[in-house]
Amino acid sequence: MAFMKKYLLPLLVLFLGYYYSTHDEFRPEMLKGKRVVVTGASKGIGREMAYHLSRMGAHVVLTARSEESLQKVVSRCLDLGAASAHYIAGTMEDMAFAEQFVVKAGKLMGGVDMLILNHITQSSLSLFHDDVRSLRKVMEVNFLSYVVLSVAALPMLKQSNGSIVVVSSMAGKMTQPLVASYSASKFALDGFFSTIRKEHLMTSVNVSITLCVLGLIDTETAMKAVSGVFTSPAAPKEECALEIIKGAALRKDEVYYDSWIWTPILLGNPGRRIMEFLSLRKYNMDKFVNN
Ligand code: NDP
Ligand code: 2M3
Repeated sequence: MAFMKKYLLPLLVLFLGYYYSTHDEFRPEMLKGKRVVVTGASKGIGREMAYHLSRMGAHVVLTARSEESLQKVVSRCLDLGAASAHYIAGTMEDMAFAEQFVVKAGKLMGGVDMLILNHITQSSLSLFHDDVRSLRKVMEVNFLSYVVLSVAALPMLKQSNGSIVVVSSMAGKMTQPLVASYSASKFALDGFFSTIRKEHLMTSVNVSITLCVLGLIDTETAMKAVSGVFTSPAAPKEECALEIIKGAALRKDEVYYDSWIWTPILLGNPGRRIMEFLSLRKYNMDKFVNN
C-alpha cells in the first residue's frame, strides 16, 4: 500500500498529465477540404472511412477492384457532402496500377494530404502447409503495394505536410494460429513503416505515419472468415473507421481499436519503445541528411 502511494500514484498522475497535455482534441473540420486517397474502399472499413470523410467535407479518391461497388460508394459520398468524389478501379496485385493510381488521384485533386492504405487480398483462416504461391500474393497485395503507393505519393505528401495511414491488425503485433501469411504481411507493415517514421523524424520530413492496430471488426468479409472457427466480440466498423480518421488527423503514431479495453496497454510494448528511444541516441545521421 505504501509502495502504491509513494510510486504508483505519482507515476499515474504524471502519465495522465502527459497524455492529456500532448493530445489535441479532434474536430471534424480538420478534414474539411483535405484531399484523401482511400484504398479498399468498395466495402467494409474502407467504405465507412470514405463516408465519414465525405460528411466532414473532404475530397476523396477511392479504389478497389469492383467498379460497380465503387460507383455506388462515390455517389453516396457526394450525397453525404464530399467536396469531390472519384474512383479508379484496379487490382493492387499490379504494382504498375498502384503507382499510376496515386499519380492520377493526385491530378484529380491537385495534390494529396492523406493516403489511407487499407486493402487486403482475400484470405481465409487455414493452417499453413506449403502454399508459397499464396504467401507471395499476400505479401505483394498486403505489403508491397503499400510501399509502392507510399513511394508514389511521397512527393505530394511532402508538399502538403501530409499523412500516411496504414491499416493493420492485432495479428501484426502478436501471433495467433491460422493466419500465418496475413500475419507476416501485417508484421512487415510495422517493420517497414515504423522504420520510415523514424527516418522522417531524423531527416525532418513532415509526413506523419499512423499504424492502426485493429481487433475483430464486424465487416461482412471478416464475419464470414471467422464464422465457425472462433467467437470473439466484433467491434462496429463505423466507429472503427472514425477512430482511424481521428488518429490520422491528430498525426498519432499508432491507433488501437478493439472491443477489449486492455489491448492497447498489453500490445503497446513499452520495452520496445524504450529500446527504440535509447538506440536512436547512438545515431549520427550526417551522412544521410542533405544540407
Ligand atoms: P473487406 O474485405 O470488407 O474490404 C477489403 C477491401 O479491399 C475491399 O474494398 C476490396 O474490394 C479490396 N480488395 C480486395 N482485394 C483487392 C485487390 N486485389 N486489389 C485491390 N483491392 C482489393 O475488409 P475489412 O474492411 O474487414 O478490412 C479492412 C482492413 O482492416 C484490412 O487491412 C484488414 O486487414 C484490417 N483489419 C480488419 C479486421 C476485421 O476484423 N474486419 C481485423 C483487423 C484488421 P474489391 O474486392 O472490390 O477489390
Ligand atoms: C478482413 C477481411 C479480415 C479478415 C479477412 C480473414 C481475419 C479475421 C483478420 C484479424 C484479427 C484476428 C484472431 C487472428 C486474427 N478478410 N480474412 C480476416 C482471415 C480476423 N482478423 O486480423 N483475430 C486471430 C482480429 C485481429
